[in-house]
Amino acid sequence: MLARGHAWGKQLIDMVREAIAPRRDLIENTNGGAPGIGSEPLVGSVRHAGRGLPDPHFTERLCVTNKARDDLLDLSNRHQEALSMHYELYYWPTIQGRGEYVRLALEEAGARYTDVARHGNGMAAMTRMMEVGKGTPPFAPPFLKAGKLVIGQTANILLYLGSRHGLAPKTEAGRLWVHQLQLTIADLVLEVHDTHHPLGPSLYYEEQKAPAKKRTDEFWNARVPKYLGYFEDLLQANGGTYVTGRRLTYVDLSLFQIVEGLRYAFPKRMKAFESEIPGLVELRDRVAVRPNIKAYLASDRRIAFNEDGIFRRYKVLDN
Ligand SMILES: N[C@@H](CCC(=O)N[C@@H](CS)C(=O)NCC(=O)O)C(=O)O
Repeated sequence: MLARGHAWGKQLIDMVREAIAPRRDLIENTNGGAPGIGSEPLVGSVRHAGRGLPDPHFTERLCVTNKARDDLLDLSNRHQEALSMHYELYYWPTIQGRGEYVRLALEEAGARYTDVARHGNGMAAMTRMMEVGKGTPPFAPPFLKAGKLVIGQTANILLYLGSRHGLAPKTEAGRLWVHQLQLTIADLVLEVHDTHHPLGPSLYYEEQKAPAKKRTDEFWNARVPKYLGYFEDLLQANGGTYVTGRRLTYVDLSLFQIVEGLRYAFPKRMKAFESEIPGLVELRDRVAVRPNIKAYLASDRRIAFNEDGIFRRYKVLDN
């Protein structure tokens, strides 16, 4: 599966150019040449324009500017590298499952990737990658191959992709925050799975129907209100557009998938519950019309929900 490239990279590079433009004038005045992106640090080599004497205050201010510039350059370099990367996603070929959180991020980013197990000998390749021998073999899919890196655990993959594709905040505190939110979503996903497999994944659903019903009742009475109430409150507290504010992060994409999944698996229960989470419903709609996501949802890269995935529709569990 190959997704398209996108215009984000260019936008970011333009942003970097704009951010360093005023400094470039000063450098030209004193150093006699404008360094290109990624050149030597400026502090220490720049003198106060026009007089040729060092100005400590100016140098200090420039130091701060340089830090911002270096951050932007670093981001820009990583972004450019990310755009030229061709990822390999390893996940079960017939379900959305946990792989879907990664697919949504790759698609929104316009990243180039192959959904390996959906092609030719991809399943065998996936199994080989998990063999313990050398390297960093993952315990279970999904995992992502990015150059030489092999990254497992959904939230870990998103942590990696988020900072490279502008789907996470730039600060460390911000990145940790969205990672924390994604780990909370991972907890929720496991609880969704346990509604139909409360006794464990090695038994068929048919072998655990009665406990599944009990677990599902508990899930809807206590857990859904607690998890979704938490995300609804965060959304409202941050202005209602996206969970961390005005910019989309991979957490918003995952929440889109949660709302979609709950609607699929539990249409009756979800219909009755949705008035409690108006912000999340709007967020779902906002994500669904983002151009890359819209195109993805309409494509054959989006696998339909089914009863082998995490979100399963069993009528008896929806009453
Ligand atoms: N915590 C992991 C869970 C990974 C996981 O449970 N993967 C499932 C498919 S969604 C699997 O294939 N598990 C195999 C196993 O647990 O034996 C994540 O979020 O990625």
